[in-house]
Amino acid sequence: MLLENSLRHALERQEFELFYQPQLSAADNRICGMEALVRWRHPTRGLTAPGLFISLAEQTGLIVPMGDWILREACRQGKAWLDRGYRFGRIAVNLSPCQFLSDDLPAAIDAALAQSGLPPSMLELEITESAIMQNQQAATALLKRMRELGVTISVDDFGTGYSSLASLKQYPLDTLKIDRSFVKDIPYDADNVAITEAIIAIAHKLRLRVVAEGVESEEQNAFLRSAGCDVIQGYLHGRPLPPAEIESRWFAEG
Ligand code: G
Ligand code: G
Ligand code: NA
Repeated sequence: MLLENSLRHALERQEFELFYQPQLSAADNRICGMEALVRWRHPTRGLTAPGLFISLAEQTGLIVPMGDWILREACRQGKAWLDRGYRFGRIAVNLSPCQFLSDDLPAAIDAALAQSGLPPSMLELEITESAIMQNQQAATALLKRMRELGVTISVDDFGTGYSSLASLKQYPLDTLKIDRSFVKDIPYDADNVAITEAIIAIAHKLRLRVVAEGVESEEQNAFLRSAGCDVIQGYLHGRPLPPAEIESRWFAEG
């Protein structure tokens, strides 16, 4: 209850922050995306990772206003970086399952884009495979509407849900993110190698971009590159950082 109460006040007290983690093109190591990852900076408890509060926010419905703030803030930051001449490809924003299924989502996306002036093509929305599968009928219509706004759509945690690979083609998608659990221990875990190669092959047949997340070692990176993975994200290249540190680490000259 205590946590729930302080979470309720966190939004009005402006205690949320967005960190960003770079996504690098496997071909040339250039930044092609920045994933926004929310953090809660509580005055006494300090910095809390989302694993501890996102599910509570989901259960209490707080995720809707919070998700709205996250969308607007990420778009604002993206436009500010764009105006300063920084190149980062797209800003990727995570949508929680109940946010994805709320009727207000297309309007919220539209408002965040209009308010910030961020070009829609520079916003990518990450939706988990399980959120799409929970409500396949609604998902098709929603994803279509989102696409009509000009944003791109990424399937997060891919491979952990129950979608058949064939069912993917019915959705208007741009990107598949291979779940971290499959990237773990490649190239040594033969099953994960097979799964990763299969996901890359089918994604490319469906003309989807493939992002590998949780890449921590040079060996994983080399394997993924040679397997044709398009984008690499993980601690190897960079941890999620606050905007000022992203700027000095990734956007500073020289
Ligand atoms: O940043 P970190 O790796 O600790 O995030 C843990 C999980 O929290 C992520 O896998 C993601 O699912 C979720 N998460 C992080 N940021 C956001 C956000 O802005 N919105 C939503 N809905 N989930 C997020
Ligand atoms: O599922 P999602 O893409 O939202 O996951 C993002 C989460 O993964 C964040 O909590 C982020 O801090 C974490 N993360 C990012 N890169 C790595 C990595 O290389 N290794 C591990 N273990 N976690 C990572
Ligand atoms: Na994500």
